[in-house]
Amino acid sequence: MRLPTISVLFLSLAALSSYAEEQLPQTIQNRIDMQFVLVPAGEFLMGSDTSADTFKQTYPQYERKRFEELSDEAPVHKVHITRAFYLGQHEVTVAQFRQFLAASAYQPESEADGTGGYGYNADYDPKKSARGDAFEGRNPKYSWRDPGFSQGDSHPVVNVTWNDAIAMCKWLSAVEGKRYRLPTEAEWEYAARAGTRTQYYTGDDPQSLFAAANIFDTHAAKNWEKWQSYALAGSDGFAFTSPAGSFSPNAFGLYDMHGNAWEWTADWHDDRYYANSPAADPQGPSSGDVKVRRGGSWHTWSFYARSSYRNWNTPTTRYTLVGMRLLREVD
Ligand SMILES: [Ca+2]
Ligand SMILES: [Ca+2]
Repeated sequence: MRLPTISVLFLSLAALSSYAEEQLPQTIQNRIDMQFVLVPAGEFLMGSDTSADTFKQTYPQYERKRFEELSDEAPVHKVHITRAFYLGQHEVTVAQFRQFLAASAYQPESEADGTGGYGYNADYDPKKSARGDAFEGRNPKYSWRDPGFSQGDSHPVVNVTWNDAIAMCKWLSAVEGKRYRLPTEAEWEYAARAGTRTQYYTGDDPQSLFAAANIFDTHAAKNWEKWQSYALAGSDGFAFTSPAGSFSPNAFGLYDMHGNAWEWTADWHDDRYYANSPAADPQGPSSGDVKVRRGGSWHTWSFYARSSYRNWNTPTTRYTLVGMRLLREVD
């Protein structure tokens, strides 16, 4: 008997895996009303090689050096996501985080270490702070409970650390007998792009974000006059966070992948990682000092809400702009 050739074997495995995917529910809901959508396995081009000249045409009011500080987005490289996964359709909300705390007795780092978080204060003057932060903090009066502006239960929780996000994944995994975790950077970008190669899943034009995202618009810029020229011209209706799912989803059915709250990913950050990262299911560097967050926020200029843009903080950072979106592995 002749054994099948490697390519035939590969094809039949691929067919088997796509057959298995077809049998999975497209959406699921967990015990704290988080909705997840099935993101199929597949390949995509990760990263960006857009030139500074091209960026300058699209974002004429930005200083040119901003376009020359993006070496960590290059090179563009093909990535294979070998397994389907369920990704939260929305960022984790204030109500869902509250349910997690009530059921687990976990204490968020902003409260456990007594230093609090950051918050918006109309009277706060960045010039009087050592780092020139846009927000007041750290201060124990701010935490996930209060970022200094009003948030409803369906708004994305912010002022949560990477460690807080991991704690929530561990709790959900334990109580549901499933595997919850943060998406890797590759899974995040693959899910955000949803088949697109443009700067945003809405296209290359920053104005196209108005259909899909709550970002730094003229409404938000009223509170930070010195950055008005970077605001997207027009109003998305929200000066601070918006209820999760207020805008159009991408082709995978995911909401707020651009804007609203930055989303922690599993990966450590390294400027040079893309040059040598594995083609299949890259997991990020094995160690590092800072964790990557993705997608931009309600306070983020459109340029920094691009699908390929990477930013980072230490795992204990808590900030008014940073929240999370969880991934549940397929059984
Ligand atoms: Ca906005
Ligand atoms: Ca987001």
